[in-house]
Amino acid sequence: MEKTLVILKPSAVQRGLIGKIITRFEDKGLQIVGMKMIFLTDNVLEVHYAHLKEKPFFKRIKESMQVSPVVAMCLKGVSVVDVVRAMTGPTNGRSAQAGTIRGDFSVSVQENIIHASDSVEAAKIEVKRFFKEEELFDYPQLMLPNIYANDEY
Ligand code: IDP
Ligand code: MG
Repeated sequence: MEKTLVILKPSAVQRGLIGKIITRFEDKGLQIVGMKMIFLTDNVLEVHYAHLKEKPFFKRIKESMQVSPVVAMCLKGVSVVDVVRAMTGPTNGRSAQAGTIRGDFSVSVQENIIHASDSVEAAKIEVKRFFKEEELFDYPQLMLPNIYANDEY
């Protein structure tokens, strides 16, 4: 089954939204297979946000991601990359639809609460970037038959 990387950004940590957001993933039926609080170093951010390195606001994004530790999560499920991106909503919290995490908790482009991998390829790389093998857990999801039909997973 697919895995994806989520980061609850300092905008979520500082506003006390960690629990509410994790609850959404649990309620949806996604399995948490890795979770930890970490501080994002300059080096990690320069790799993770390499596609934004030339932008004038890159320094500001980096600083914003270092306001506090973040919560890194690895979630597992059928098509979990797309499922979590849909739950996340578009980058700009002001245009994100109500019902999405950004739509419900953010009115900003930068302070938009959450990072979620945007493709299966990116997810594989990003999960490896933030989790060692021994930090990811392979355990049975006991309610699987109630969460999916048996031809879905
Ligand atoms: P995504 O998080 O929706 O995948 P990306 O384009 O990958 O969006 O950008 C990564 C993060 O960088 C965004 O979540 C946001 O916090 C920040 N960011 C992106 N574009 C801007 C911008 O134009 N102004 C300020 N921050 C931005
Ligand atoms: Mg992105």
